[in-house]
Amino acid sequence: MTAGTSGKVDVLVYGQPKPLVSEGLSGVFTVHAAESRGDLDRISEAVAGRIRGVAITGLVSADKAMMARFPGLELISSFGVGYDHVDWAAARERSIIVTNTPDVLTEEVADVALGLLIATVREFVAADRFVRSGQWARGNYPLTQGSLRGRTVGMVGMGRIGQAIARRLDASLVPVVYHSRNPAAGVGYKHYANLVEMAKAVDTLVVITPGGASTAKLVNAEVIDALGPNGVIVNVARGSVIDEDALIAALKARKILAAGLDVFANEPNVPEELRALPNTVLLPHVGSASIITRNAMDQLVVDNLKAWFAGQAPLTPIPETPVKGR
Ligand code: NAP
Ligand code: 8YV
Repeated sequence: MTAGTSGKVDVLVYGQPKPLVSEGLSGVFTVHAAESRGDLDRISEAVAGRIRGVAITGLVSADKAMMARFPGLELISSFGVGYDHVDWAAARERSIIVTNTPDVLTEEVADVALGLLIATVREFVAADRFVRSGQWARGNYPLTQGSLRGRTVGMVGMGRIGQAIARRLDASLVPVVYHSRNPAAGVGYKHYANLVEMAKAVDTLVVITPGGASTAKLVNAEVIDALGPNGVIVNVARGSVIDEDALIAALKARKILAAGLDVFANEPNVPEELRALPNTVLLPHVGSASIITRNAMDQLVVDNLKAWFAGQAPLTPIPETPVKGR
C-alpha cells in the first residue's frame, strides 16, 4: 500500500455529502468523497489503494464489488443502526470491521413509532385535511373507528428501539406482547416464538426488526389476516419486512383497519395503490430525521473511524463483525 504524502490515513466518505462527517474527519484523515457508485468507479487506483476507512453516509450499498476496489480497507463506518445495505459477510471474509450507529437514535425512532400509531388509529392526517378544507364549519369530524383504548400491541422485534416503544405504550396503558427469534433478556412482556400465533392474539403490530434476508416478508398475508378487521400495522423497520402487496390487498379489502408506514419496499418509490388508500398514514422514512439525532449519528460515524485509527477498539461494531484486539 502506497502511503499518502500527508502521512495521514486516507478515508473515503461514500454517499450523501455531510458537513459534520467531512469536517469531523478532515483534521485527522485525508478525506476523499464519492457520492454515487459512478464517483466511486472514477477514483484512481493509486487513491483506492491508499483508502483504509470508509464512512457510509446514507443507504448506498457496500457490496463485495465495492469493497474489492479498496485492497487496504480495514473499517466501514456506516450511518444508521440498520446495516442491511452493507454486505457484512463479504466484509468479514476480508476481516473488514463494520460499525453502525445504535442507541443515539433509539428514543427518536420510538417517538415516531408511537406518534405514527396514534396518527393512524385516530386519523390525524384526514382530520387535519378536514380543518384545512373548511369542512368543520359544516359539521364535526366523524368519530374514529380506531382507538388505542382496548387495543393490544404485538411488537415484532423487541431490541433497543422495540423496548423504547414498549415503554411508551406502557405509559399509555396499552398492553404489549412481542415476537422475536429469542426472548429478550430482562423483558417481562409475553414472548411469542410464532408470529402468526401472536397476530391472532393481538389487533396491532408495530414492526421494528432489522431488514435483510432473515426478515424478508416476515409479515405476510397470513400474519396480516390474523389481525382481523380492527387490525392496525405500523412499520418503522424496513419495507422489506412486510409483504407490501399483501398489505395493500388487505387494506383495500378492509381485512384490516389501517396502516402507518415510515418505510417501504422500494424507497423512495411508494406504490400508487398505497398512496391512494384512505386508511394509511405514510411518512418518508423519517424515524431518526431530526437535526439533533442525525448529528449524533454523524458524530458516531466519525468517532468509530477515529477510535480505530487511533489504535483503539471500534466504538459500536455490529455483532457479526470481526473485532480485532488492540
Ligand atoms: P436491535 O436492538 O438489534 O433489535 C432487533 C430486534 O429484532 C431484536 O428483538 C431481534 O431479536 C429482532 N429480530 C431480528 N431478526 C429477527 C427475525 N428474523 N425474526 C424476528 N425478530 C427478529 O435493533 P434496533 O436498534 O432496535 O433497530 C431495529 C431496526 O429498526 C434497525 O435494524 C432498522 O432496520 C430499523 N430502524 C428504522 C429507522 C427508521 O428511520 N424508520 C430508524 C432506526 C432503525 P432476535 O435476534 O431474538 O430475533
Ligand atoms: C436512517 C435508519 O434514516 O438507522 C436506521 O436504520 O433507518 C435511519 O435512522 C437510515 O439509515 C437512512 O440513512
